[in-house]
Amino acid sequence: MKILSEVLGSRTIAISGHEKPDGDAVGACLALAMYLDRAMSGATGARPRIDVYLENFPESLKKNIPGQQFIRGETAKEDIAYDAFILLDTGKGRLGKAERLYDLARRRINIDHHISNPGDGDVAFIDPERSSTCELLYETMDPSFVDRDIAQALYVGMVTDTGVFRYSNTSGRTLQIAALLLEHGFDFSRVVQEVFFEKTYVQQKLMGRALSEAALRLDGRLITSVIDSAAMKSLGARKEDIDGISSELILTEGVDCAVFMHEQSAGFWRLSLRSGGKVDVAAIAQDFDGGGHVRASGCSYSGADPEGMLRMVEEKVALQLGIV
Ligand SMILES: [Mn+2]
Repeated sequence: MKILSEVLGSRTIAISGHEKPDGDAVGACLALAMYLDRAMSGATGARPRIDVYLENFPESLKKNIPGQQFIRGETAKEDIAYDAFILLDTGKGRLGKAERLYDLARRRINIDHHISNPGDGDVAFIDPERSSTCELLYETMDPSFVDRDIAQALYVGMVTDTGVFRYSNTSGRTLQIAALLLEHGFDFSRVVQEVFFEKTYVQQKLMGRALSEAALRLDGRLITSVIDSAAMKSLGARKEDIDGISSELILTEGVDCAVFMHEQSAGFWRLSLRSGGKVDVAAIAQDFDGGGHVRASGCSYSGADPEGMLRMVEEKVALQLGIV
């Protein structure tokens, strides 16, 4: 698919991604807006109207993804029938408030790499083998219209979804495209640091606390850590500051499963579970009315006995690992 020929002649174009947009969704939407603006005014001399609809997204992405001048908020106040609506990094199901505009559009185009996407729209370009929507989107572009800002936006998406080219979804083609993007000369080192690795002071203190409180169970195959609301408060930590803690715990040598438990409000606890591959933590979370993926999941606990809850989780981990 070449995205330019799909929208040729469109005077009005809307672009959107999923709710709670991540680096791949924001990067893809803004890269595409900049690309179409450039390529279509170059090809026809007439600039189309391009509106991007996205929910609010984290500061680290705001600092590092160009093209935000195209964002018009979460949705339009009035009913607009766009000539084309391009939906990225999701199917219709997670589109959020812009779904009304999607339904009104004359032509709907869907580009995504999620295996769960049934292929929504009049034209769908879905490839679950791809690391990211940004990688797939690059394949639909004419490289001569890709400039430095577009390259940087696409790179942020690829970095986000591959964990900086570490996850198994990284292919040879992923690295080839990344190499082509780097040639545009943006400060990739700073971008990666700010988008992926940088933490606030509070996040660092919380991570330190969680690591120093960590305990091994099941002969070192399960690692757990608990932080109560008093500790959260004394650090000035909010619930978004706990991101990344269970992923750090699972990196411990010999550990097959990690559980990080924190108290969000008095007596209400959230558990974040990670697996190294041998344990299905989605199944464990489901037993406690939670959910997620095989290697990353979450559930809640209400009560005054977090240790009792951890022992129940421990039993389920032991069962899966065949430890009696
Ligand atoms: Mn993605």
